[in-house]
Amino acid sequence: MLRNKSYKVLGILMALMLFAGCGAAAEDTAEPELLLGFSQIGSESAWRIGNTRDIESAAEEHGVSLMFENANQSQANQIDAIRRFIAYKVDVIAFSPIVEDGWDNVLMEAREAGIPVILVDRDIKTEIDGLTTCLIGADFYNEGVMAAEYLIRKADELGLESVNIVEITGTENSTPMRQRQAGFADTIAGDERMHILESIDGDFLKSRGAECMRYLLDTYGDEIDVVYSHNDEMTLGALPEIENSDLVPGQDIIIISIDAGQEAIDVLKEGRINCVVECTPNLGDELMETALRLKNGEQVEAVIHPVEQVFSDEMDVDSIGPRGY
Ligand code: GYE
Repeated sequence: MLRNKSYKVLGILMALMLFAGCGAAAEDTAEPELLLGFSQIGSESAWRIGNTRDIESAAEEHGVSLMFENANQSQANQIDAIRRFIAYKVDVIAFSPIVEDGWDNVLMEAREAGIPVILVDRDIKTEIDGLTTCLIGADFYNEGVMAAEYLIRKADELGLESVNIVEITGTENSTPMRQRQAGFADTIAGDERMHILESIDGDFLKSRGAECMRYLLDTYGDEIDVVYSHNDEMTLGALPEIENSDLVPGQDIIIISIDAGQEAIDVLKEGRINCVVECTPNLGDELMETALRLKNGEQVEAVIHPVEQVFSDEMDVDSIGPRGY
């Protein structure tokens, strides 16, 4: 889908007409023209929808023409979109890779076409140097660490001697899944009280979160002390299943989630979630500024992480403001 472009071209034509004859003044005030192709993963979560909204509005604010493509959770669709961006000769390509593997061929095509590529949100695995210029996204490993640190504090506070954890993970082989799992596992590793009963793939989807939780309750019943879920959607899917088993989330089972979208924060305020680690979807400004720098041939930082925080029942939850996603 092509967005903004016709308006942008019209705007530039009008600006040229207005400034014709004004000499240097026209050059000083004209915005740089930049066509950015962006391939989004899909619309699987409030996070993703907020991320799309933020990128679209940042493009408008920065005067960037955005070719936006939604891949509906398919890597093949993302590869096709990147090929279309190359054929269209966009100035810069950006994409959020659904999984880490399988990008080498299409990214070599982008490199041959001389189009710089920005990774947004998630990372890729490759043996080939220089296929992408930089990554703008959260430090998912640290999110896992913050989730585990909360749990250790909570276990101390409750005086727990043994803590049985079930983990509902995000899309297999995606960066947030791998790193949220690793950061959490590494942090609890030194604490003998902590046991992971099972990690199960919930694909970042609410429906899968419910299915996984049903299976976990059938298998482990009231042995479960903690649910660590890699995103809010899966958490929100899991909660009714816990309640249907006559258990009280937030009390009988400690619930830890990641993203901190509005709906999860509301549930935290109700006491049915204990901790939500923030993952901000607001990467649009950074993306536009980086793309403009690349267009101008400037150097950019290899990794740009936003600063993130933890919301939990350790704080005055009523003071948490609107989240915007
Ligand atoms: O946590 C989840 C989304 O990659 C950070 O993807 C993102 C994750 C986010 O679907 O809700």
